[in-house]
Amino acid sequence: MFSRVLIANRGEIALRIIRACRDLGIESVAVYSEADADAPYLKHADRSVCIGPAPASESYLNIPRIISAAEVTNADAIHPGYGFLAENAHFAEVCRDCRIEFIGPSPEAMGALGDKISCKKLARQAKVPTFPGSEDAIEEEAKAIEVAKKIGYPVIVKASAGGGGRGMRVAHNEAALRAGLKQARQEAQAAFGNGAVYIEKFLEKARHVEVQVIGDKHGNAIHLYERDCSTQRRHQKLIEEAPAPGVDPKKRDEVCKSAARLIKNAEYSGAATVEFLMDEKQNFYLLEVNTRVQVEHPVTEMITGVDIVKTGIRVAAGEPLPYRQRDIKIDGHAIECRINAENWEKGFTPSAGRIERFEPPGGPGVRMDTHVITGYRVPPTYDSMIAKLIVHAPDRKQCIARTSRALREFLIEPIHTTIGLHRELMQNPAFMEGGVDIHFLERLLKKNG
Ligand code: MV4
Repeated sequence: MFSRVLIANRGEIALRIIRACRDLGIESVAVYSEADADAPYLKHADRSVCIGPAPASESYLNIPRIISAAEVTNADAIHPGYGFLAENAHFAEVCRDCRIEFIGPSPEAMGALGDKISCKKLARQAKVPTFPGSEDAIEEEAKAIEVAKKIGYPVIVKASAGGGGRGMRVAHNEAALRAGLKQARQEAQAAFGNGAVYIEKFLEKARHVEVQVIGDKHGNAIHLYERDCSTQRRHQKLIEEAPAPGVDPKKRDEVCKSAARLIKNAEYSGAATVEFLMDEKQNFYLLEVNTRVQVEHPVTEMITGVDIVKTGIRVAAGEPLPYRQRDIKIDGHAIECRINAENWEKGFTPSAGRIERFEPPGGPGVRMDTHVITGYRVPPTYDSMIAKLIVHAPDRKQCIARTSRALREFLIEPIHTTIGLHRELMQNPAFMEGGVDIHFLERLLKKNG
């Protein structure tokens, strides 16, 4: 096992990893930018090191500075968390060259699954359902038009690199396809330095169902069941829950086994998420694979009892997975509400500043993952997510009731947060019914002005 792990991240996930290290008896090294110098969670690490000024490019994204921090503190591994360098295969390679263990997949597995064209090829080989579409990157406009004729409109043009909805265009006819192809290629080139695009059939109404998986370095891979993350706005998830409501046991088994098969075939080690879209008949199609621990991992931890962060560290150190698939059982239901420092009633504008009162909820089934305490100043520089409320209960109905109760108790003043929106959502008939689609929240916000 590692003696000392450096955490190349900030905020709630840095604290989550510090806690996992403490649980494992591993020393932790936190890094921070000048904007986070007075962050209260830093004291929970065994050491902390300033790595540069506020802009992420000069701190949390700066590979030489992070590697230097690991070298001066004698860390034997780096945990990237999510965002920043977590899915940067070059960074994973630099870690390897410096003989520092990257807590996550090999650069090869990250590359093979992170590139969506290559990922889709692996999925087809593993008999994981994918959308019909082009098999390779589209070079010629004529090829796109030929494929679109075969699969039928609407189609979607997607960038092979990156993710989160950038470099995507929907086309309902040939003219829109020609334009979309150019735009998607340009956007992808600018955003990711890789202009490769592909096309596939576009599914209008769908749910976002994703499967938590974890592999080790001995060829074992298991799934930890699925989550529904359909309640999102502009590709930012607001609520995630596990298990996904309204998925039949047979379909659940199929989608979860598909995900585990894909990462097993890719010889993947570490935690990953295999994302799918599910249609009204519960047919599912691969979207992409996230080769990192995700924001929403706690809902899976609550229903399975598996500590995903701890397990990820153990497999990175070379230990075999401490679970077999048959050990993993679903216990009840869990919901996560992302609490962002944003004014959701005014277009989700960021709301930074000092938190004068922070009164988190508690009681049975309530978990808070946050680095915030009273007196914390939310810096304007980074992501606006400041806390995650995770609630566990025996079933979905009780989980919603308990989440409502926790949200009533939850007080953050004077900054704006998404707590009020979550209170409304827990009383929304469509949400309460279960199985809302990926356009539900945007439709609701539009309707309510
Ligand atoms: C799609 C799709 C419909 N059909 N692919 C959006 C982000 C990226 N992960 C993939 N995305 C989509 N791919 C096909 N073939 C609709 C979306 C999509 C979406 C997916 C998941 C969650 C929210 C979404 C919001 C809009 C579009």
